[in-house]
Amino acid sequence: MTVDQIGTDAELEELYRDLSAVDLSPLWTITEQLLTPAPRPRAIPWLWSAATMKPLARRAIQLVPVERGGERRVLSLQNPGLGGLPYAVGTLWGALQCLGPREVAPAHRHSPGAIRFVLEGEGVFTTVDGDACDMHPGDLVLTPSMNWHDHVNGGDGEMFWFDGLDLPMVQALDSIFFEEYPGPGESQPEPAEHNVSERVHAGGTRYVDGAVSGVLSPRHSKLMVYRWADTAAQLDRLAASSDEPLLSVEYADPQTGASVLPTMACAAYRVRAGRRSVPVRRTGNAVHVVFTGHGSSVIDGRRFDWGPGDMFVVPSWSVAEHFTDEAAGEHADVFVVSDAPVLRALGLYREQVLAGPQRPSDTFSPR
Ligand code: GTQ
Ligand code: FE2
Repeated sequence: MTVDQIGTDAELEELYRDLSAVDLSPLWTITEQLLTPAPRPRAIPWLWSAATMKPLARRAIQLVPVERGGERRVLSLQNPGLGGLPYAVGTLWGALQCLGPREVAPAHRHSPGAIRFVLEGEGVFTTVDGDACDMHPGDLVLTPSMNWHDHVNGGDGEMFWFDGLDLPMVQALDSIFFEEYPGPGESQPEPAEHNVSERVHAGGTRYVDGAVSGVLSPRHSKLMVYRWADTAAQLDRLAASSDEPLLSVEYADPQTGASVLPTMACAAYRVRAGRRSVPVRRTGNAVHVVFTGHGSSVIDGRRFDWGPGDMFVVPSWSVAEHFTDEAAGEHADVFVVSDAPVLRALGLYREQVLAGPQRPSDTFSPR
């Protein structure tokens, strides 16, 4: 209670009981929880290590078949701040997906959009509305809202990739739709030619320089695959022309220059060897997936050490800076997916660069 009291305690309590009994809530008792001076995300900075996730994913490959109904063998990142919700951060789903040799994840479509960033293995293609997109480590594959998609492992090895979905956002907007592929068959027919979107739509600007800018377009990119060799070439080009500690490119729709999906922006970061980025905070949530190299991030005063295949989250308005070890002498490449286009479109995007490096009070120990 922050306002002056006029009646007796008993009268006031009676008023609150009567309000509650008819489904009304007095704002003056909850103002400070609702209108916080700055964002207070329930999700907390967190890291899931590849060393922990991969053996568990392998056990799931042994024990759990990929079938209609379950649809996917996916381990979702469950942020401990979210009270049991299977979300990496409040607005984004993040997960490790795996397919064993010759397995097929059946075709379906849904209103949440998805992106895949390939971590390890060969032999899988994802068919997106009839276009079979081959997946190799470091590639980004899009499966936009309501596009049919299935994953086919035609090879003899396991394959692992990261999934990012706008599922929590679409859920918050009460707009989830899901359909199984009507067939014939559980997956879409394999076309004679793969990677058609690349042949048709790879012309144009597929990358824009800078941190996740996330300019929104209500439609998605028609290019469904961005190859690691092209992403790495962009980072190499920036490294040759700039002295920044952190180099970044955003994957773009080659026709509009906008983010790859209306709801999600994807970026690749390169943290230079022995360098440290300035601490920054932004509105909006981001999931980071380490592709190559080792480094550390300080997020809200806590140090997170990471290496290939590790995944970590930077919730809205958390201060984050990234660095690599001087001694290691190698840079690190990190894939980032965020909800920045939504914040931009709604006029909610803010960014603040902080003065000095954070002095971490502790180091996170992964479970
Ligand atoms: O691969 O279609 O991580 O539908 C979550 C939901 C992956 C997929 C996820 C999905 C998929
Ligand atoms: Fe799906």
